[in-house]
Amino acid sequence: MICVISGGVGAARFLRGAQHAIAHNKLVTIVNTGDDTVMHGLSISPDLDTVTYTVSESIDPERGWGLANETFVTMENLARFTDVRPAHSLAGESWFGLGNRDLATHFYRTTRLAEGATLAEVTAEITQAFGIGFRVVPMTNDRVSTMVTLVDGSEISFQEYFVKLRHSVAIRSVRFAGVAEASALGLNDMSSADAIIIAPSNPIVSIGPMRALKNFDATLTARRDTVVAISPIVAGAALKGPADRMMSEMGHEPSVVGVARLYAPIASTLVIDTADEHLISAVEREGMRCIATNTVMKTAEISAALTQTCLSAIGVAT
Ligand code: FO1
Repeated sequence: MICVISGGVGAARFLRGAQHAIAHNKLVTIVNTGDDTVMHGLSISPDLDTVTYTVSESIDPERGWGLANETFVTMENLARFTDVRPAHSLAGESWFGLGNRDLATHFYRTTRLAEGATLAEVTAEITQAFGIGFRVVPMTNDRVSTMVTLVDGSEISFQEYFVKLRHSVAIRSVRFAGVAEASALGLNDMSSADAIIIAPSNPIVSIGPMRALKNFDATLTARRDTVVAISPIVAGAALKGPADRMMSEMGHEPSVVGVARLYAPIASTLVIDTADEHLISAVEREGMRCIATNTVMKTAEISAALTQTCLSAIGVAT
């Protein structure tokens, strides 16, 4: 069994190829739910949906989230209420773009949760409906909400930071509300896996919430020799999103060496892009083995090759 620890877009792109390099009954992914939010009364799980939509080739390729051939007619019609809405009201907010096709997923998830289904059960139903052949497991069934404190001391939700403010503001810290009470799912998968791959996701707000779950880090540390991480930072920058800026704003070096310092306790090997191969020895000085290869996943074939590189790095055949 190969267990992939996933956040959003980067992890989804990796899984799109990994699913061709690993037999479906030997692949499971544990996905971040710290981005989850409730909008217009709907339960929304962005990283679960980005993984589901990308792996099933339903994703909108430009945005990297939501569905292809999408329309936002319902969002546009909310503008009718802008002038009548009371100042404090959240009704009719449209800064978080919910496409009309995407709404069907949120309708389904919201009703199933209201009926008492767990997020893991609903995710299994949704991924099956999208024809995904391997297990997609939320990091927990409990509510964990990533909160971001800005440099001015104000605290906002992750989606307000990422979407409403377009992550264009400096942050001071993040916290994961509810994580202390939450029960991690997937620990058994991680304990019994032949290999664990940490996908190229934001170490702070995509992998961070999972690591904050009770026993999550300890489980990885106990299996450290079988854990391979892929750097989401290439040549000092994130390929998409604010991972580099968030790292430096939180006092970490936004480079493969900074990533190694974050991951050294839980992973024995760091896979970096060839653009950073001059930093291999610097990464190894942080106590990790280091391999350079093409990690810019423009195609599913590159993701599949990257999967093979990760697995052969720890001597695991697919
Ligand atoms: N990201 C945006 O940048 N703008 C949006 O309007 C937006 C809407 C949205 C709706 C549903 C969904 O599942 C994801 C959505 N995302 C949007 C992405 C979301 O913010 C993710 O949390 C990020 O991609 C980080 O993983």
